[in-house]
Amino acid sequence: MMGDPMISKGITLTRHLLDDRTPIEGDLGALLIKIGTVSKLISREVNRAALHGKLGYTGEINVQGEQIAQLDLWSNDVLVDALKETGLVCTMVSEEMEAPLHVDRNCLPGSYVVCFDPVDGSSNIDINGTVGTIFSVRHRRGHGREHMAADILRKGTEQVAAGYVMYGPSTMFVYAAGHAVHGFTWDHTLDDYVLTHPDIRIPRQGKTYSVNHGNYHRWSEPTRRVVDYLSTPDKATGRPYSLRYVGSMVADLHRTLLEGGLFMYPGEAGEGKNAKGKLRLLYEVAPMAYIVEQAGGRASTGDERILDIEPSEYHQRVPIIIGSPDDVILAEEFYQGKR
Ligand code: AHM
Ligand code: MG
Repeated sequence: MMGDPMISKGITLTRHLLDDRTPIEGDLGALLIKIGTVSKLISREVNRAALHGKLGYTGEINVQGEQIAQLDLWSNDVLVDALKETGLVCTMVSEEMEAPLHVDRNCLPGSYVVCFDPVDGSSNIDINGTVGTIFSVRHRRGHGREHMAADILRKGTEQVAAGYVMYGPSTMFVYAAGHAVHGFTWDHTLDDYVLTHPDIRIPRQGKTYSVNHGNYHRWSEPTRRVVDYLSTPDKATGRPYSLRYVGSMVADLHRTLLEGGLFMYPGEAGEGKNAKGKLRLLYEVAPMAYIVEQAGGRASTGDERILDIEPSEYHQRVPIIIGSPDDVILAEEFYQGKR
């Protein structure tokens, strides 16, 4: 892309967010700039984890019953400290913290609630695979600690911004704040993110599906039928789709956003503990649904729009089908008994 006018203009994340022409409310820009800065620290640490003894697990188990990687904890602490420091974040919810964190001194009018997953896809860390950070921003509504639950447990439609950082061959910062989805690539020589993917639009239909196929025999009948359909050859409808699965939602969704197709983490059949799948609504599913919808895509559980779900718990899980609108609509037809 040498000579691309957008890149040669060198619009950095900071310049973009502070530009009067970018439709973003005042303090939100400052908050996103801070998250961008922290993500550079996380990127550096992910990059040299093997050299600095930061691979592997801490031996502790988090609230989800999952092993905590050293980098999960480190990144969580760095993000928490940085968000506190902004003076703008009143409440935080993290995959790595059992209870939300309330910062009394920051709870001024106009402050924010931020939900995040510091290192998403952490099982990829030890194999030098792609991981990411996901974040979701809402306005604080109430005053004081007693309003914390009401502030946090709100529909995805109430997000004012969401984004992810992908620590891949390049580190990318992608965000949406109500109008469009923009992607920035970290330029090491400038030590800054540069706008490389302005106004990302997801294709109406794709050629890939992304799901942990190893769970096939645990899925409900509609999920198995969606996957059977997509993998059955039929020239007229562009099938079979190819299967792509990194096991890091950020990486799998980033590809889906750029090239189209479908990402799913469905629930298992029955009433067991995995009936709602694996991914958490507040800091994984809702932010990704917000981004993908703003890029022209669609996100649902199969039965309802993700952004309309009223959360009831901080670490609630929900099934997700997300991606190109035509592909998601097709999958929904299986769940709704239309196919
Ligand atoms: P994590 O946040 O603990 O890493 O878990 C979330 C990740 C997602 O990034 C990914 O889509 C999924 O877990 C993969 O799970 P599985 O190994 O069951 O396919
Ligand atoms: Mg995660």
